[in-house]
Amino acid sequence: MGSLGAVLRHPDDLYPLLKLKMASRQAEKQIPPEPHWAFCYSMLHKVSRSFALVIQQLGTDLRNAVCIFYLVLRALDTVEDDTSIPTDVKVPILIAFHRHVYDREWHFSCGTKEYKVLMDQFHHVSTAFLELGKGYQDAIEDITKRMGAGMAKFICKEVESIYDYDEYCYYVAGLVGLGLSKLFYASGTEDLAPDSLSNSMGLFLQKTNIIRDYLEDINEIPKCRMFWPREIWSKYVNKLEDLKYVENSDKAVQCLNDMVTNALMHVEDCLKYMSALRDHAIFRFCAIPQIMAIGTLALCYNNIEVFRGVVKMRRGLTAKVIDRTNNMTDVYLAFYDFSNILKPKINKNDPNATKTLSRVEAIQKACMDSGVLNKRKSYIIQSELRYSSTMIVIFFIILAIIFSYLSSTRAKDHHHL
Ligand code: D61
Ligand code: MG
Repeated sequence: MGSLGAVLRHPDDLYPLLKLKMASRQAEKQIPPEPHWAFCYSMLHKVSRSFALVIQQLGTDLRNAVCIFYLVLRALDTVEDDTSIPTDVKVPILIAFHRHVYDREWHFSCGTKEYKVLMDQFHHVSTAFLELGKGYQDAIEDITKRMGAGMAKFICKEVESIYDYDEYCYYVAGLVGLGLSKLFYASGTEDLAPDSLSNSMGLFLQKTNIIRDYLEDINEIPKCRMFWPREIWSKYVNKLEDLKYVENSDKAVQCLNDMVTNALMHVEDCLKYMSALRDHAIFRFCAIPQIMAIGTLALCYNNIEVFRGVVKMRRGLTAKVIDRTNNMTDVYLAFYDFSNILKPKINKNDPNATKTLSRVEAIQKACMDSGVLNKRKSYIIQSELRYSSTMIVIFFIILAIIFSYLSSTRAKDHHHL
């Protein structure tokens, strides 16, 4: 019912939502026949809310490699994230994980829900991994090795300085960027991107996650996880968890804005990385998560709700991003629009107001300098009044019926699985 309300408030979300629904049903139908590949692709759909659909659109060879790359790292991350595993058990697993990938007998039970299934049935992932080309295998092994070692390092070490924060994000996400650039290059369609730009692609996504997931991570049971660097939060509170208490709301929002400003530093690199891509599927695969990230930051900026619950872009807006992201013009428009949403939220009294404003203006300048911005008015806010209002109402009612029918059958499908 919540979704119907959202669609009523944003009627032009409806078409992209339907299109997305169709595409994800289509993707679910295209599960390969071999049991290990079937496991991998159905797992991908279950564990990755946002990446599955964009991975699905890549060409076969690259798609298989990226799917396995994702699942191997997701399994590694499940070990890292499980706070119930004692350190002396966890560290050796993280460090040796890149070797376990070659061993069809290996498995380690941890995590919960779909992550537990991934860990328990990891042999399917190993089996599929061993069928990839040598070039893909080597790239995946190399990144898994470096990420595992980096995660192990941070199990016993807190994120103190901004330098530590960038280093941690490099291990868990920057390296994914480096690995993906290598896979794109190996697939023959792209040049090899500079490491620093690939790293920025990962850092921008990871920092957005860390900002958005503050409450979830601090409330993690049995042990909380803290990724916000002390160098930033200590300017506002004495303990990181103090940010969630109502009496510290003003400080919390200032700290949040400081974190968002820090993340915005990576945007120009990301734009540069994306502008060098040639393949349409690879381009969409890279650009859609980046646009979602700037959208999420615009939503989180100056928003106390980050400390109260989950702040997420509405599904209709996500669907629009997926539908409308096809070339660099779309990306510049999206970054321009979302920074325009953030800009008026900057409060003159915020300690970092000047810094944030200059970041936002630098991003807008980068988008402007591309010279494509006047061609279309807006990316997100396209108020099309081409049809008469009566037509819209009729059309909308019909689509709403189809939509609620589709969501009810989908809900049924899920219960029967
Ligand atoms: C282009 C396109 C996609 C890119 C990219 C460039 C560069 C980097 C990335 C994707 C990775 C961005 C990761 C951001 C989300 N963060 C997490 O999932 C955290 O875990 C990090 C370690 C595991 C990384 C697994 C991964 C993620 C995305 C991929 C991929 C592998 C392989 C291929 C494509 C995309 C986070 O997870 C918990 C959660 O948020 O659910 C955490 O533990 O901090
Ligand atoms: Mg993790």
